[in-house]
Amino acid sequence: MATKKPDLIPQRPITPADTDSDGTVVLQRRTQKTRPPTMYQVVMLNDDYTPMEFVVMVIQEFFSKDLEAATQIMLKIHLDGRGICGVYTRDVAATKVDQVLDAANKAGHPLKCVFEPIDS
Ligand code: TYC
Repeated sequence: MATKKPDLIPQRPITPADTDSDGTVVLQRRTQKTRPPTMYQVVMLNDDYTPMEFVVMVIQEFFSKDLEAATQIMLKIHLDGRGICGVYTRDVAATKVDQVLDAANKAGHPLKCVFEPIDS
């Protein structure tokens, strides 16, 4: 059976700077090669026709909010024109948008929802 290579392969020869006072070799620093994924916010948009109760129900169902939190988000959207329902990785955010638009279409409401990268 093939033996697995050790995970830590020295990137350069070990020098005295890599050792403790007693000569123990300490782990070498490496440049970070991965970064956290870009996160996306799912934004729901206001319109004049979708019933408030439907929006609250959708926010509860697809964004796992309780009645009070969902109502607050719905009211914010109603008053400001848009509001953030949740923050996710790209694929999850896209799926949430699909779910919301699908539910709205099936119910005959013009509710709109988009996802956008969080600016940081
Ligand atoms: N403005 C809608 C109304 O008065 C309610 C509403 C809230 C619609 C939020 C969409 O994303 C929305 N019935």
